[in-house]
Amino acid sequence: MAGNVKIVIVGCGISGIAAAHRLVKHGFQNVRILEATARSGGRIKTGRLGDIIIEIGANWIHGPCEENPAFCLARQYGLLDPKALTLENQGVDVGGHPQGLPNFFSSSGQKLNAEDVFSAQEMFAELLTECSEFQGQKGEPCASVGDFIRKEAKKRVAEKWKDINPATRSLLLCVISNMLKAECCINGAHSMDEVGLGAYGLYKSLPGLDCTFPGGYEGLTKNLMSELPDGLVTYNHPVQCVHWNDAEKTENSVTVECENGESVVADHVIVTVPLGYLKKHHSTLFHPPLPLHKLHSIQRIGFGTNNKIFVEFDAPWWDPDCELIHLVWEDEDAMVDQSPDLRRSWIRKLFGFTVLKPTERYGHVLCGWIAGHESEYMETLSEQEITREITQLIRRFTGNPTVTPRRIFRSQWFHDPWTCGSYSHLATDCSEQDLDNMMDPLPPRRSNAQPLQVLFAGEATHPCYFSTVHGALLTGWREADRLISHYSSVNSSKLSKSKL
Ligand code: 6YU
Repeated sequence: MAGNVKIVIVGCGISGIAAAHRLVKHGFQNVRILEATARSGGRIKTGRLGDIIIEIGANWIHGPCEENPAFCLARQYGLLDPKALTLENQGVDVGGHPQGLPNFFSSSGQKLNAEDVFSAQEMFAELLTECSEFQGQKGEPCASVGDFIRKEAKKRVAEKWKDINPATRSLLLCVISNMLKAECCINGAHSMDEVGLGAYGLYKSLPGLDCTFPGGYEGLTKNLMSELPDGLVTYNHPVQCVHWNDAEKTENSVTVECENGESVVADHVIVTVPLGYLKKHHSTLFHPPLPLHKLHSIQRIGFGTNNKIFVEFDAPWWDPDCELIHLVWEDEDAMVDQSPDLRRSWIRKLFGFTVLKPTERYGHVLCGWIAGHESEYMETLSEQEITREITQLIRRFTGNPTVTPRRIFRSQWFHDPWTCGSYSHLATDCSEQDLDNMMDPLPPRRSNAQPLQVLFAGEATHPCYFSTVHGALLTGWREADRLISHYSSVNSSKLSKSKL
């Protein structure tokens, strides 16, 4: 029976690939992926800066351990460094945050003593842990994660650091401001004021020290793709509208209308387009329109921008063992994580850089991180303008007027028409129910229409690993399994009827 069932998957990111992979393995022979762009991988995108491999999209396997399917596949395909495979590495729990030896530079060109800023880092980590504890409790004390951190930090600083001199106290608050900007990158949010306090704890991190792919993240999608039949993906084939619930049709109840005018009929369609794309195009992408509960969840769940700016230097200006560089503005003790004037001060949102390691592989390359509307504005600037701003920034923070980048490359996820941002976060009005609504198939249960016409996968549909590659992968498998178990129950009921 599986051989006759027609399944169309919209989007060839990791979730679409994972769904196709599992369906094909279970004997479904009529599976087709329609992809808008000329490539597979979606937000897994490996590029080059000269000879150096860089990740334009996903960077790390977050929590590489046995429960992480992205890690298990990468290990199976031989894509990881030996260190990432050690049990020791898998056992470390970093709570989903970038680790590594930091260097802190201040806007007056001073390199700060790491021990001096440690207490601010510690307080910030403590506050984040407390934020996750509001999940499932009735009533939240503050409007958002940002609001909670700001209020609590002010209070605790006044109590705990009352005896230190005001300048040092102010600097510690500026460090917290820097951490808030880093948190915007991690969450894919414009400001932590947009991230919900009650829902913050819904995200689950896995143990394991985050690792990268020496040959590029795309090794993962390419290996999976190599196990799919040739011709399963049609590239440069944007889907314009999914017509579902067509009362006149008894078979192949869904029609997928493509931008080039082609219509593809199917029994089931798995939609894996990013939430950013859904927010913008839901009204034209579905006919009839989505039910209100689903639409409201699409609108409520946040989808923000996090971009990277890779910068190459002839020589390092950071310590040899440094893995993470923080840029602390000394006039930000109000802990504001958004710029009032994008044109003049967008660069302030760049919280710092990760150092690409090992040096023998990458040379002296840094990856700058910038989230939010400032990041979206950055996308509109020319590379020369960005290079000029980055050069000024680094000269100011190092106090060295001669530091000069050799070349740069920046990502532009907001202006990517098929993504419209970077990844999802749970915004202030969100609850667990929104994530459930995201993954709910159409037509809704209780309807008499043919079931499972449209299914939904993609990172923003995972209940606790949203915003990650492993989350996206699991949602592809989840929707494939939904169809596999649907047909195994149809088969067994046919079998038992024939026995009667
Ligand atoms: C991770 C990481 N990482 C950095 C940056 C980005 C992301 N992520 P896809 O978009 O891949 O596929 C959809 C396809 O659909 C696509 O090919 C489209 O072209 C196509 N399409 C669209 N419209 C269409 C149409 N009409 N017709 C046909 N086709 C259409 N994840 O694990 N590690 O280091 C990062 C990072 C800059 C942009 C990331 C990371 C997110 C992943 O990349 C992403 O989730 C998956 O690739 C999505 O796959 P997909 O299949 O769903 O969609 C406490 C707490 C806080 C909570 N957050 C903590 C986690 C932090 C998240 N990680 C972030 C960090 C980085 C750095």
